[in-house]
Amino acid sequence: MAIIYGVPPSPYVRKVMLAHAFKGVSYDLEPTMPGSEDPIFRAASPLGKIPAYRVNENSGFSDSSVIVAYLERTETQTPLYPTNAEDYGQALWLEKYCDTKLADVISGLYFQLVVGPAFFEHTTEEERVADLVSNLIPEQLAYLESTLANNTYFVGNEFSVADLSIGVHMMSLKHAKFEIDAEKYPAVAKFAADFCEHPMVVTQLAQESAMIGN
Ligand SMILES: N[C@@H](CCC(=O)N[C@@H](CS)C(=O)NCC(=O)O)C(=O)O
Repeated sequence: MAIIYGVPPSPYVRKVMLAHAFKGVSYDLEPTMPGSEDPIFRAASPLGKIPAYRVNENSGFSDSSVIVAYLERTETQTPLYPTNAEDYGQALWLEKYCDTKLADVISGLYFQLVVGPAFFEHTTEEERVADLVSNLIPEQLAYLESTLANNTYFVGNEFSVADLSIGVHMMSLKHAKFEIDAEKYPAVAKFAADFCEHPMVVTQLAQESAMIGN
């Protein structure tokens, strides 16, 4: 059975765990913090980032996007990537956006309010929080709102890796008790609420909350 190295409250680890749950694939979780010097982990994750993944004695690699792409090849029954080329490109773009700009702002807030204090003895920087809450996150919510428009899902109106990638950040906002303004961003607010109420996500959130202590 494959091994996921990481801890569930990491947005990238939760993304990989949920991809497995979505596809009905079992895995073992090896609790691992970023920067761990464990040699088996470092062989799969030379940069020390989580998640890392080991599929057998000879093969291990890291990065949530890589792991989910691998899983798509090994478990084809429940696809996470659109087959249409344009939709495929758009889904990959949104996954990349989630790993870059959206992560900068949402993981920024999540670190300040939740993960930093819980795991890294971090003292919350109130000015940074105010900027994230009032300016930086709303700018990205506006982009997501215009992208989702009147649809339920972000690409081709079918659940894909784009929704998974965005959804895991919505989970961080929930942990951080950030309320999405449903008047300004009605589609995103509904998407986030529906995602976080999915039974697989409810289970994941409960597991994380037990670790975070919220
Ligand atoms: N692009 C990577 C990002 C992984 C990542 O940044 N993980 C964080 C934890 S949430 C980490 O390991 N940070 C430690 C570091 O950057 O050195 C992915 O999608 O897996």
